[in-house]
Amino acid sequence: MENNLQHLQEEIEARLAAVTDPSELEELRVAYLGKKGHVTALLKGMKEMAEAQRKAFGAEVNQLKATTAQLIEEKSAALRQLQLQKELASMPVIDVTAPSSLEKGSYHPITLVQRQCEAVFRSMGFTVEDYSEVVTDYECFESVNIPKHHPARDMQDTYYLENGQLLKSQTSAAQNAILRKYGPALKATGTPIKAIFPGRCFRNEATDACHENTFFQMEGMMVGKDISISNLIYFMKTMLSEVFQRDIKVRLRPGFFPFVEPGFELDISCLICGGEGCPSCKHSGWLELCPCGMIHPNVLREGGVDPDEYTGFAFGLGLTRLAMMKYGIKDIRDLNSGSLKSLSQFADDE
Ligand code: FA5
Repeated sequence: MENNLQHLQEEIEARLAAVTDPSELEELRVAYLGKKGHVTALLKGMKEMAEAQRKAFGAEVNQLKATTAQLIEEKSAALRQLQLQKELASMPVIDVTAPSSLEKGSYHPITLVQRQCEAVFRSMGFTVEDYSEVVTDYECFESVNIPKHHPARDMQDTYYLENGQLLKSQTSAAQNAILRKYGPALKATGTPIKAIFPGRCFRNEATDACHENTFFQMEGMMVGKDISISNLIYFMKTMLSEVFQRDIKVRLRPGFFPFVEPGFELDISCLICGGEGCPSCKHSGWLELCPCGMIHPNVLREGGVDPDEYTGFAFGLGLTRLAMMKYGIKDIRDLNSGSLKSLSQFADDE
């Protein structure tokens, strides 16, 4: 009897050694271990045996069954490994150190200028926040003191989704969220809120050399105890001199925005025409770059910050216009043109 099992074991091993693919292996498994397989048949046949013989034989057949199952599992792993090696060998070899035949890409001028601004503000302790492009009417307008039907809405028509949401017309849409995010720390520890949030903005308006329907702004906010206009002017001047690496002529004039009081327009002398007047600055010699002001008490209150205890400033820098001034780009529409001929000129800046 023992010899028969020994013989069967050798037969299984020999057949296993000849198996070259998973389907053959499965056939072999069924032939020996399946319901009607050889090994299963041996176990079934034990019913006819005498008690003492059945015990010893049963133990041996079970041993054979376990060994066969293990050998099949090992063969299966070996076949998988072989298959993997074949697939790897048939793949094209990529030399990651070989010089590329493709032209080197470059950062978009707006990305370059955004990164420069972020670095300057980070060095002054500001966090850089990200915000959605699709927002609610509340985020874009109501939370920043522009109620429904307020005439200030006329200055910023945008694109509306069927569900009532809109493409944000100003980065000020994130002000409320920032106040709610950092307000608790301000109250608990007195740590001032210092955040910038760059983002794409959309306006449904006619385009010209200095207006696009899709452009970038970078909002900034600082809120804490005794924050004043002097702080605002300091941060604006530092940012401009770092970005331009030279003195820039700026002017501050009163401006109205429902979310600041008092509000200002910060203009820079047009660097395209040197202040003489050109289409890029609507022939005024000055370019509106960064409206700003002290945050209106209603906005602070809506964001959960007590305006009797804290004050703050906010600004909305026109990043796209900053890129135009920095790189001498005469027409804002070139920036969204996708023309690599124009845009790749700034590749070496980073
Ligand atoms: C605003 O959007 C205010 N949210 C800015 C603000 C923030 C004021 C915080 C006070 C406190 P305004 O609509 O002026 O303001 O836009 C701000 C800047 O974005 C402009 O000075 C300009 O540089 C840029 N900008 C506005 N419209 C366009 C446009 N169509 N194309 C290109 N740049 C634009």
